[in-house]
Amino acid sequence: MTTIAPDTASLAALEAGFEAAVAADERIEPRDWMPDAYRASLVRQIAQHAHSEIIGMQPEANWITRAPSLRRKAILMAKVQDEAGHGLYLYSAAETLGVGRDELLDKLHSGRQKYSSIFNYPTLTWADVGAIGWLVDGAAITNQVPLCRCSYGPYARAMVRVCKEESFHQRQGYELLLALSRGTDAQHAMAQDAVDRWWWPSLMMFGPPDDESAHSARSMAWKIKRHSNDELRQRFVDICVPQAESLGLTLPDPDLTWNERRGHWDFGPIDWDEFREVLKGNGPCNEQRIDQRRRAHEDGAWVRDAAAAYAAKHGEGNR
Ligand code: BYC
Repeated sequence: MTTIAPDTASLAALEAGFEAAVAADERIEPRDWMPDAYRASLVRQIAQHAHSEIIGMQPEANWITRAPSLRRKAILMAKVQDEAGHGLYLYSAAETLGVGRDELLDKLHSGRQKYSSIFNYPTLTWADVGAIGWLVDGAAITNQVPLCRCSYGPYARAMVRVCKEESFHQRQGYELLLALSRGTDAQHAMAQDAVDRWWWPSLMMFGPPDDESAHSARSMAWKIKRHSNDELRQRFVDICVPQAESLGLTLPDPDLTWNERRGHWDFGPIDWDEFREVLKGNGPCNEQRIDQRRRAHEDGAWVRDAAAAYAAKHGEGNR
């Protein structure tokens, strides 16, 4: 395909049209003109999001064979399958921006694209499945509900379905933790230990503080993001405090205090050095997660080959 570069006057008109559409809260669709930087920023965020969904299958899948009952196993399997589905919606959304899935997976496997820091922590006990559902999926919903109003149509539409499924995930986590919290002393202690380990990494999911967030200002002006990292993190803390109380569990932060003036819960300092280390590849499970992902990709090569051979045999022309 050959593209003709627009002259300066028509480029200015295209830019003005794009800015007007964003200002009017209209959706930008794949065939619409968009600035290169908008496209690149979307590819970056959507790819990172897609990678997080499929890497996120690993910590929970670790417990499928050890789920304590058939009911719990069926629920967990359904949830892990949902995460794979979310990855597919998101890779498809990224493809509408002109990047191939192979290229994105290659960047994940070679460490050139990120996935969420949260999935570099281990799932040590069964209660971690509950803590992930309650906290990690809870944080994901808080972050993703506003993305349903993202200016880029295919991403926003994918988010609507993802959020519906995430809310089931969050509830199953809450219900699992509630059962443990109301169980024996040992079960209660296991639930508390899981919450102690997952609380701070969940707060890091929202990204660096606003004054260190490289992309927020631009992404918010383009209405890719609707709220800043710190705003969403605060919203999440405010939701979790009363839920922890109902669960009969404590959040591991002695500084949590209701601030009457702000109308929000104050919380203690986040260990941003730990966050940076995890992003650099030095978290507890970074190496294991990427190794397993690469292996899964290699093991799946025959499925991709078979699908390609089938498509070639029953191509468009034969239908
Ligand atoms: N982990 O300028 P900033 C799920 C990076 S899946 C790793 O604030 P932005 C689930 C950031 O990419 C949850 N990296 O960036 C799945 C940037 O690096 P680059 C995933 C992070 O984009 C299975 C740099 O730090 N959710 O819920 O404005 C089972 C500077 O950051 C993180 C999404 O992906 C992090 N936590 O804001 C259960 C949601 N935070 O790209 C659950 C969509 C920041 O310059 N994404 N970085 O190399 C977003 O909303 C935004 O991209 C973020 C970051 C809020 C994450």
